[in-house]
Amino acid sequence: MQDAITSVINSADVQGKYLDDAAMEKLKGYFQTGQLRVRAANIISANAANIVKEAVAKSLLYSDITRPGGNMYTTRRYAACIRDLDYYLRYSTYAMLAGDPSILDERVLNGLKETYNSLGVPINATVQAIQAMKEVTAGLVGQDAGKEMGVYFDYICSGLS
Ligand SMILES: CCC1=C(C)/C(=C/C2=NC(=C\c3[nH]c(/C=C4\NC(=O)[C@H](C)[C@H]4CC)c(C)c3CCC(=O)O)/C(CCC(=O)O)=C2C)NC1=O
Repeated sequence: MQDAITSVINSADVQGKYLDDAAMEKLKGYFQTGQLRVRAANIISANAANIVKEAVAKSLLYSDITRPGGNMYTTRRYAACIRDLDYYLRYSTYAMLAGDPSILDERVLNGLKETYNSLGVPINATVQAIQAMKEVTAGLVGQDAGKEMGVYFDYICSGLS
């Protein structure tokens, strides 16, 4: 896993140089948004179950997916879907704190699309649910932090697509 600091330092180290202006700017931006990130992570962790619940209500509930024949039908599959959304929320929060998406590649997206395809988990509906979490989260943490979180929700969606 990388974060905004290690990624800037690693690329300077590869060239055997001190940080250049662009690297300094990147770090400055990261440090300036530090409080915003920590505050957002606090709000999200205190409201995680509700964020998932609201996102499901907005995107999946009462659709064909929750009826017989749908991939969320049966309690077991419904619970698996909720659990997956909770993973996406928690790992997006980690990535937002780190200011870097590498944790998503390593722990979430690796092999996920293949797993979903082999189990018949619908990717479109999953992307819709993640987009709904993005909206609900932004409503709670505010526009600036919501935009930061949005980067990582979108990263998961494009990794699935
Ligand atoms: C931390 C990283 C991590 C991720 C991301 C993860 C995902 C993940 N989701 C799975 C299943 C599943 N995922 C879903 C999800 C959904 N079905 C829908 O219709 C909805 C659109 C959607 C929810 C948004 C469902 C229903 C299953 C069970 C499918 C089945 O067994 O038939 C499985 C197969 C094994 C299992 O059932 O537990 C994995 C590995 N596991 C992990 O360890």
